[in-house]
Amino acid sequence: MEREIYSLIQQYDSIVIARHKNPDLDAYGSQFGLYYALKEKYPNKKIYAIGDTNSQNYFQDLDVVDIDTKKASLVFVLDTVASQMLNEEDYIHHAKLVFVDHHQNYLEIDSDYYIRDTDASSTSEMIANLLISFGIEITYDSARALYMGIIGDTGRFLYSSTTSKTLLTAAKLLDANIKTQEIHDLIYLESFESKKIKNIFFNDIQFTKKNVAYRKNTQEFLDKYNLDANYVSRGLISQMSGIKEVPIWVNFTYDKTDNKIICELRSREYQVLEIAKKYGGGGHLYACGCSVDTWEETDEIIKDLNRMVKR
Ligand SMILES: [Mn+2]
Repeated sequence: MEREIYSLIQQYDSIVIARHKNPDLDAYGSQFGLYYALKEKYPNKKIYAIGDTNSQNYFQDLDVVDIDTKKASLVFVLDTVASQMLNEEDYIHHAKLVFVDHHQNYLEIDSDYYIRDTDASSTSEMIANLLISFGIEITYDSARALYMGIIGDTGRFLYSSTTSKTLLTAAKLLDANIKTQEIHDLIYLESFESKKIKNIFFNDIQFTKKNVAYRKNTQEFLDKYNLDANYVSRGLISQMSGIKEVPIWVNFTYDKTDNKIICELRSREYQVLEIAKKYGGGGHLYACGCSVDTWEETDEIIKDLNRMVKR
């Protein structure tokens, strides 16, 4: 399949590279990793990177491509095969359509090729190895993007998704002379203010008798420190993880946009998904969420979680 995709790349004068909505580092990394390598290798082809943008865009502005151009293009979609993660206009118009993804999902969109590797740490790792198999040089900009994608999805090589292949791939990227310290500073350095907020958040964690940790982030709290509900809910829950005594932790955050309380549930050993599901939510077995209408319901959730913990 790699050979066929390589001949499509050679054949088409216009190549569009898309990825999932609300991109994370791996979505951007795989997209721009492929984009920069193809631009360098084929200066006469039109190469486009399309999609929405957010604060994790360490690269450049995205392209806007008209429908006729898309219809004549080879279109890549990276880091997802789930239609709810995509804008239809990002993949519906194409001459040929290729998906590359490492998630467990199965393709629900008609396409010409689908490269699926659930053992890959990241789509960036897959793109790096595809480029190597094509014999297309991974330039400095490409290597930098792909490295960012890999560290994004592996938590800097910490998660169990990191394999020997991941490290070998990263080693090849380092050969392009990327500056890892510079990259880590760019992504992980925080302002003093941001560190301070994390401290305030951390200092006010509460515990049940069985050490279920919880936080109730009210509108007053968000207003006082000028914080966004999504940031507090998803961005700060990691402050509660990695505490030896705490088997389950849960973060409740009031969201005024829909007058609901967002609940984020986490555990190392207990399958908290069943509690999230009980309250109409979902996610992964050990990392999931739901939303409820009242603070009384959050107390019920705390009780349910507390009951899960064995003495
Ligand atoms: Mn990914």
